[in-house]
Amino acid sequence: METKTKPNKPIVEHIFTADPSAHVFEGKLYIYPSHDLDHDEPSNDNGDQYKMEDYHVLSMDNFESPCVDHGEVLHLKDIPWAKKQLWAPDAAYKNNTYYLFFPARDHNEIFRLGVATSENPAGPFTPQENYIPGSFSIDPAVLVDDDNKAYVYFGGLWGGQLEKWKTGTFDPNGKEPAADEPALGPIVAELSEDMLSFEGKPQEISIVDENGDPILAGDEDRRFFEGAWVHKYNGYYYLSYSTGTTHYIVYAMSKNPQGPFVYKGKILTPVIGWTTHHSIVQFEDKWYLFYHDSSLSDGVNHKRSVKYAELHYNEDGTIQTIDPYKE
Ligand code: FUB
Repeated sequence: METKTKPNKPIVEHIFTADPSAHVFEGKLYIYPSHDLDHDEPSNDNGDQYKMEDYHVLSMDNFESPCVDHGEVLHLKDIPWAKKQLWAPDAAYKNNTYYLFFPARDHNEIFRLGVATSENPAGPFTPQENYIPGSFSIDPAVLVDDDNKAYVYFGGLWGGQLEKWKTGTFDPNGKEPAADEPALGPIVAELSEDMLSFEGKPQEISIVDENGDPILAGDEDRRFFEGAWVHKYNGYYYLSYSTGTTHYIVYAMSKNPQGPFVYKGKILTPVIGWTTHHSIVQFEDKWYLFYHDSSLSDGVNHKRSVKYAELHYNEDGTIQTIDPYKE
């Protein structure tokens, strides 16, 4: 029997899901997650345990409904340029088309970003032959702004290889900046009108503190690690992301979609499991945080489940911190 979803509980339990990108399309909530494989191989800092091979799309009519799994909508074997590891995806709608953006390692084991298209938000999605020229690293998140310009935000450290692109080309020995140097920011690129390529060169986003000073690489409670997401509320752009090693979802605000962004605070306290990854969406008159944890697998980092919680703003536009395990 189908049962409705509940806040802070897995929205599906028949498969492991992670990295949820939630959107309202055609009046319903669609969730584009990673599909974690149920295997028991060892983990490492390169993220080899995250060996996902396909994507499923999930949807809910509303928060009173069960969550529907629309099945496999794209498989690695159908993406000519990709070798392995279909990590955190996102979806966008423009030009009467649904676009699925996703990272994967190419045949040289370098992470790139790909696009696949569909007429239906639930897929199936048809991939482009090649990755987006000039793309690199992981975790694409797309904002289609009110003026119809579209931006893709991306990047992630360690397994996500962002530090290997510091010089502008891939350096397999590239390292994170020293603790007292500015941290690496996420990357933003404006998308072409057809959403299939970058308009101009991708730019690093600057994240600064209240004094305008850059957040430093050693400031692991606040520096960018992976999983960027950008949403708009009351005329501000909110850039939220995972701090990786300290396991927070935090956010920064700007009047400009390309920054600089001013760090503001924490959105989500650490969850069960190493990774934390989220999206923020308005549905009807409320706002929601979609996130994942590893509670369903008793803490196995690569067997995660998507959950959601209601998100609240303060009057000044700041966001209240969510502790998902607090009753
Ligand atoms: O799911 C694989 C990777 O783990 C994602 O791309 C990261 O954001 C982290 O959640």
